[in-house]
Amino acid sequence: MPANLPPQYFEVERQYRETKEPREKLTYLQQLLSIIPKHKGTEKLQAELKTKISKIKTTIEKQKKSKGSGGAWYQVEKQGAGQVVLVGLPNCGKSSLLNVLSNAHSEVGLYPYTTQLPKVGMMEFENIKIQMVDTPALYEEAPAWLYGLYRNSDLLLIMLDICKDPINDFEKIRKALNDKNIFITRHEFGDVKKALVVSNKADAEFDENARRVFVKKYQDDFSIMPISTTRLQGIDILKKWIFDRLNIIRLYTKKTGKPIVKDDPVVLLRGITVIDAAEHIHKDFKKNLKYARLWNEKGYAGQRVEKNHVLCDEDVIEFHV
Ligand SMILES: Nc1nc2c(ncn2[C@@H]2O[C@H](COP(=O)(O)OP(=O)(O)OP(=O)(O)O)[C@@H](O)[C@H]2O)c(=O)[nH]1
Ligand SMILES: [Mg+2]
Repeated sequence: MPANLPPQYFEVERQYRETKEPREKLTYLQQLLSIIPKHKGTEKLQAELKTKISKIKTTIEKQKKSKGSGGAWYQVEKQGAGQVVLVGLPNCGKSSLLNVLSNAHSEVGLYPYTTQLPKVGMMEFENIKIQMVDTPALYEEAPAWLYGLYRNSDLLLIMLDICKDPINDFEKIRKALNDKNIFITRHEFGDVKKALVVSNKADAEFDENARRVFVKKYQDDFSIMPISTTRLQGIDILKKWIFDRLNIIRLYTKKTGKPIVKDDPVVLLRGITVIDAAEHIHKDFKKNLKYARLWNEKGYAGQRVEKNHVLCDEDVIEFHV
């Protein structure tokens, strides 16, 4: 029986292969196990993953014994519709941004290196919640777990202080990431991490010419958004950008004969087809799906759609099994 693994599986598998750090490997293996559809065709693969997980746990235990504590390791379990991790040099405003985007209270300081551990907040975007992760500043000897957080994210938010030297700071961040095999662009292809760039402190005094040169240099490869966390400039647009860049859609399921209710969407990856969405929602749906009807703002008002029809954000679907 074919395994029919979702594209996300191969992405995580690639990350698993790329890292040498056992604790990161463990995170990826656990993710792989949660991603694979649970059916007969994947039983062998599930067993292999479980064996690998137990081996890597033994390795970690051995490391701990030989190195004392083995060094602290921090990871953030994913929650909500996607995980966005903030990346930036000291004092650029990461914690301030987390606080304005979410319900979190991360310490903000006048001095660099205020944040020492990851801090999580949930950002509301319309009717879904997106997980935002504030991180310690990136510096030359940053711990491996910080890169682990970056790698594991669904989207990186690269944050710059526009009052400083944005080109120099951006290149510093990019080099640190590249040195750890994390490559960023706005484009979707290849082995890249999705990233948005925000230039913070737009309210303060900065060199307008330097800003212009910076934007011109990077605008083809990155979406760059000026913001101010203190004046709340650009924050609502940023939320929309984050949602768009996560590449997710919200799908509402409707019961036959019942009205459309758009309050509790299922969040799926963009590009998903009717049949794959059916499987995601209920294993048996895939096997038994006869047809589906669709409603949306683009002109569908209950028409039947093919199983390979690609779904869009805010579609309403009625599965007939
Ligand atoms: N003018 C201005 N100052 C800001 C803005 N956002 C943050 N700051 C200030 O910048 C300083 C650093 O802010 P933090 O949010 O602690 O920065 P951080 O990136 O979390 O810093 P570390 O945790 O040390 O890496 C504080 O004094 C903030 O008040 C902004 O939009 N405009
Ligand atoms: Mg901070």
